[in-house]
Amino acid sequence: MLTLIHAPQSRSSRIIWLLEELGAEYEVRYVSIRRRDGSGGPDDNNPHPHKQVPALLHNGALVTESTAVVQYLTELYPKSELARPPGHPERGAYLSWLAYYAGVIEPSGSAFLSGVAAGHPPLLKIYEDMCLHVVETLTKQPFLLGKKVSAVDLLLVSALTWMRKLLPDSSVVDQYVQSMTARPALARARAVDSKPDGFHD
Ligand SMILES: N[C@@H](CCC(=O)N[C@@H](CS)C(=O)NCC(=O)O)C(=O)O
Repeated sequence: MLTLIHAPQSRSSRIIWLLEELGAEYEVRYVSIRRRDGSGGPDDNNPHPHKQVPALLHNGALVTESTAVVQYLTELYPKSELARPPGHPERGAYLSWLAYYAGVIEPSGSAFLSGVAAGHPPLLKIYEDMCLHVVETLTKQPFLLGKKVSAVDLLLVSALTWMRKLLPDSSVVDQYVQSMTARPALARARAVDSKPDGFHD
């Protein structure tokens, strides 16, 4: 059994979306987390070493970090077309974007959005290069890997639906977000995402 450790409207919401895309059987363990507004707090029911989400439990194994959870789950469901298996012509691009999401998009985007990058030209350059790379890619093709959607689109769009200003104004990005958010699996995921009755942060 797969158990997703989840806090509503957080980075674990994207994993519910993925689980729905995969048609996986899973249960959700709702936990509280420290929220930016000072609400919430660490939850003893959360096995994550930093009491963050997402965390995934599978047959006694704990998986943390969004990109690792994405990789783990897509490997469990190899028939899904959201990953690119070894030998696939888009395998290199797939792994590159997965690592780029965790190593460049999120950290440089956070540095920009928090204002930290504004006072640090090298950081700002990393952020601007990232924006250029993403927008140029989506101008050439509908998805990050080409003509077909993948789990890296799901990661990026989950961040954009939460914080559109992660990337500059661009009709290409807006169209991309629109096409991804129309997916039926996301509507199902949003229903699961909400807090169950009686749950409080
Ligand atoms: N790099 C981690 C980041 C996880 C993360 O920051 N999660 C936030 C929710 S969006 C959290 O749990 N915050 C609570 C805390 O940091 O205590 C990942 O992508 O899985």
